[in-house]
Amino acid sequence: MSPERRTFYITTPIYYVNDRPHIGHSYTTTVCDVAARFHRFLGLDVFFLTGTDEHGIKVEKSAGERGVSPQALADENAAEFQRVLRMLNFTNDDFIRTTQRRHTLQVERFVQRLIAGGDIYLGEYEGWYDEGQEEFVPDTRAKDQEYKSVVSGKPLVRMREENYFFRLSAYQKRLDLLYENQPGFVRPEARRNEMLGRLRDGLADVPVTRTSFSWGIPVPGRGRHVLWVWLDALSNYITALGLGLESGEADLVPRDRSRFWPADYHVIGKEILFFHAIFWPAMLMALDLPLPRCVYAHSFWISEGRKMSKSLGNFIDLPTIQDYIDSFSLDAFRWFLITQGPLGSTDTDFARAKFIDVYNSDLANTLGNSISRVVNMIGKYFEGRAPEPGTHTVAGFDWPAQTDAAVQATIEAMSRLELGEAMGSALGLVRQVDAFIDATRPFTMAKDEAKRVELAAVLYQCAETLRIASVLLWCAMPDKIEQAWRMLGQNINPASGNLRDLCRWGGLEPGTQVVKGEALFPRFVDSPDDGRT
Ligand code: ME8
Repeated sequence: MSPERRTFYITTPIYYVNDRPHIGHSYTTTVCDVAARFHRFLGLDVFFLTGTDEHGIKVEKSAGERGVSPQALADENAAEFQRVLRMLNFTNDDFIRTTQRRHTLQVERFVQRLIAGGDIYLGEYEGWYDEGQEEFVPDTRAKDQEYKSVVSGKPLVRMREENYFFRLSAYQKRLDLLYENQPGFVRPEARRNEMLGRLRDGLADVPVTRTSFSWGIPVPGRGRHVLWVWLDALSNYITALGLGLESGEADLVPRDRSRFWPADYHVIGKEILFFHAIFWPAMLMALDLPLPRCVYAHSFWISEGRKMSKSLGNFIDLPTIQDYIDSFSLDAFRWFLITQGPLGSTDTDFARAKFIDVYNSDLANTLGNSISRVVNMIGKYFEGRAPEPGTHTVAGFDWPAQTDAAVQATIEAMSRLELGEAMGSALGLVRQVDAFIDATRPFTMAKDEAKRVELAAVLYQCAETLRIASVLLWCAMPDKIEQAWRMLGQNINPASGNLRDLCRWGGLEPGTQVVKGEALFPRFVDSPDDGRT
């Protein structure tokens, strides 16, 4: 592998271990997994990171309620998160836990550097605190929120502490400039505007240590002070790459990982944007490190039209996810998440009826049906061997140009992380194949021996277009597409990073044996009496 391959570093938030994995975590991780798979297939040098956020008052409290130590709770739930990653077939390159020595050691160093540089200083704070968010809330905002958390609805608590502060105010100008010069730093646009609003309000220094609880990284040499969980957690993006290690510590993190910094994408939910889009870049500036290229803050899944909450009992939790996977397949679940999910600026409803619609229309009636139709016709008319392309073309269908345009559009949308758009271009090719079959009627042509060469050309064009579409779709539905490749007689290895070559028109060898297989996506008919509609 050549050292100059372009790197692509994508991260999920690290998830709190006081919660069980649910649709939200699965969603963000799926987005990152699809992007990581696609860019590896494209030949980029990819690093995809996820993990767990294990310190802080929330974890300490949950552990207390359960009568276990915070570390025991963290161990148990980190293991659960890792089990779910395997269940969902994610290809993360590492899993970082903030209680790991490799992480805490580097965070201590970063803090020492920040103290030495005057970016962290001792002061006193009194104000409103959102415990669920681990965030101090300025008085004016606390009042607007009626002294309740905007996220959990729970009352804010009054806190008075001697704290170390991060000198965020000192970075106001540089942050203003960052937003001006790098308009894509925060996406989508609506979220960027929110952050511009926060910048216009003016930035106050942020307390970054606590003395009211002990489950955190101790501030080196500063008594009872433990680090505020956000400073600790955000650092995961660079500790996993070993950016705070010194020579001789290479056993903690493989040395050559530093090449991945800066990150291409921090993918997060919109509720944690301020930390990523204002606090984190300021902290990196203070550490003299390059800034991530984009913080992408997606919106939220809601459930059957209502906000998900434990009290409503409408959480799309693991058993519910497992149900969908059992009924529709994991790849159908991934497809629904990435093509229908809230990557944009509005929340999206996770509704069973919509899931079934998308499944039937995109997967059963389009992708699955098109592949089996074409494979069946080649089976019937050409003894299962891909026919000769010949030179025959059909007016209105310029396949080399159409496929090329879809390939470019997919690559381009993927680079912007617009997954729905990217997959739309790829699936669009399959829809064009259906239109082509309707226009040319190969089953009628087959009755006329004089049209044999024409029929061969038409079916070649169908199979070749489906082959190219399948290469583009693999990142979203790896298992199903590998099944499709077996049907189309393709022996493709995405790890070889040759997506562009594979997408060149004419790659399908005439004579390739195609094989009928089981339906990729059997049509789903909801039974009215299963009580779930
Ligand atoms: O905030 N829809 O962790 P967390 C979509 N540890 N995505 C959702 C969602 C929903 N309804 N609910 C949650 C934390 N998410 C911190 C992060 S990062 C340095 C520290 C996803 O366990 C979304 O990505 O509360 C959100 O940002 C994340 O889960 C929050 O996970």
